Amino acid sequence: MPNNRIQLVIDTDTAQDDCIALLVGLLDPKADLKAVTMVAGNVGFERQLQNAFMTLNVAGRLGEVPIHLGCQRPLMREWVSAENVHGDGAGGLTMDFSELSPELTHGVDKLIDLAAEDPGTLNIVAIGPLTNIAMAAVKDPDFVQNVNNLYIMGGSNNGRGNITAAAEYNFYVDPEAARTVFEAGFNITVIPWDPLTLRDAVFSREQIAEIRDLGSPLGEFFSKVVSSTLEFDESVGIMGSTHPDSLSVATLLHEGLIVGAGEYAVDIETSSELTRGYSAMSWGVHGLSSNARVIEAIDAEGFYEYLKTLMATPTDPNRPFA
Ligand SMILES: [Ca+2]
Repeated sequence: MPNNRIQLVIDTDTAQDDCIALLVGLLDPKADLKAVTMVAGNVGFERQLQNAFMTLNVAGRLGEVPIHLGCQRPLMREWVSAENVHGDGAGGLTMDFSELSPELTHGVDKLIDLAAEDPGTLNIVAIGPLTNIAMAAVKDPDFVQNVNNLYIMGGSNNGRGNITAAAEYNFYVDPEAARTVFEAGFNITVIPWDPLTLRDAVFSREQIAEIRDLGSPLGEFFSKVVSSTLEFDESVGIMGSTHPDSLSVATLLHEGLIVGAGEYAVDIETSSELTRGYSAMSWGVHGLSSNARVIEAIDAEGFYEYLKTLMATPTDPNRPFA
């Protein structure tokens, strides 16, 4: 079927900004969100599923976008949660989840099938550990070529980690998966934690209040979901909520938000304990071939205004939430 919108799947460990990323995929008129696939990450799997349902609900899209469960642990490691940071991942919000269930097809198979349906048109935005993407690439030799663009939130571009000094959480949790994905030959764009997110995608308490005061169900949902990590963020010197996941979907849909990017050779540390999950991003002077475009700067004000405008969209939540 002809379709001028950007077809995408969001692969997520749904907590906090993952929810906002789903909202971008659900609300932006340029986006055709085909499915949500879930991967082991931030909070318990059942909780992540509930957070995804609550997000579809506030957009009034419950039952319209399928949710597929994917890999429930990393390839080779024990699962490491980020519950100390995220709590339940939804700021204490809840709703009636009765009669809601995920699709029967496994997330990895759904990714493979959607990419094969119309080769070269499906975009994937991966905002959790890369387990599902690695599994799909291993399972189906055509998967890499069938995917148009793979946007990855993860790593730091010669900057600080967040779960350790060296590593950002998504790559730390499943470093073997991350390494597999960067070696596979995808057309990759990376949205790193530091310096990009920490400089260009942090919303202050005042900005969050502005979105809350829009008075829309989305504004209320947004402010509750992102506010719950503020105290943790401030305790580690980050003065606001961080939005790398929603930025990843936003930059796929709006290339104009990107004001700086470079070609890099990206590889992930898998053998060291000290630097497990570290992303070595080589900027072109070490004789290595580029395997990814890394975003270096965005229009920070434009990104905030974009999300604020989206959160003002009138929606009709399918079920009450509080
Ligand atoms: Ca995430």
